[in-house]
Amino acid sequence: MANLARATTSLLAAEPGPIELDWAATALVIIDMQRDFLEPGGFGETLGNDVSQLARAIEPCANVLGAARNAEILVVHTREGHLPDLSDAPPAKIARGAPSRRIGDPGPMGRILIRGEAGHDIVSELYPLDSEIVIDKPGKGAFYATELGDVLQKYGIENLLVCGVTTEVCVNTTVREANDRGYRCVVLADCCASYFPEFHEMGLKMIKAQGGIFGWVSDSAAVLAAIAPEISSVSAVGGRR
Ligand code: C5J
Repeated sequence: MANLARATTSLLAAEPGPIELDWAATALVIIDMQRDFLEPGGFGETLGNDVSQLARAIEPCANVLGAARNAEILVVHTREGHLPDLSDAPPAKIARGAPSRRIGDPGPMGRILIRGEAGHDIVSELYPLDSEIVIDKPGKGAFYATELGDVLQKYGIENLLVCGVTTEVCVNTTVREANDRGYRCVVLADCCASYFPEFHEMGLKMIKAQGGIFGWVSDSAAVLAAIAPEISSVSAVGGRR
């Protein structure tokens, strides 16, 4: 895996203001676009959520993924989940609430939120290529108990384009972790989604408020125009791992 992005910079339209990005120092980070969150029978639905709320993020996310692949921008996918013996799952996380099935229980897509199960996998539209980085994370933030920091440092990454679900949980947690580590984060609004549309809106507002206290908010159209103005519409061609 090499970071071969063209060594060009672009001014990306964003809020609270445009941001200059060096594509060679920018990674696309796609957070937890897993069947467990997006499809019926997974972790999200066990918590009582309407999982159809997340589907709207798939197509814009696929468009950005396709453009990033064409431009050879570093792509990182994350997956939330736990080891089969649950040794990395805090008892407080397993015991919380009154879900219809708990983490580790059998479900229609295998054991809920367990690595290696069908539900833990990434949705087919955004499936990682063999050459792309996949970070397995036990928590909400993608830096906690993972190798993500080392990977980004290895590739000289300074900026993150962040997509995924859910806006106010794993996307926001990861952006806050990244911000504290010195990364400039741009969250792509239409490439993120929440089970609660109002939390999505507020999650984005929290990032860009106060002059961009945690980062910037942009969208897929702005990224496509900035990466490859000559190709305004591209779609991802995912490979099966
Ligand atoms: C949640 C996530 N919502 N990926 N996880 O539990 O946002």
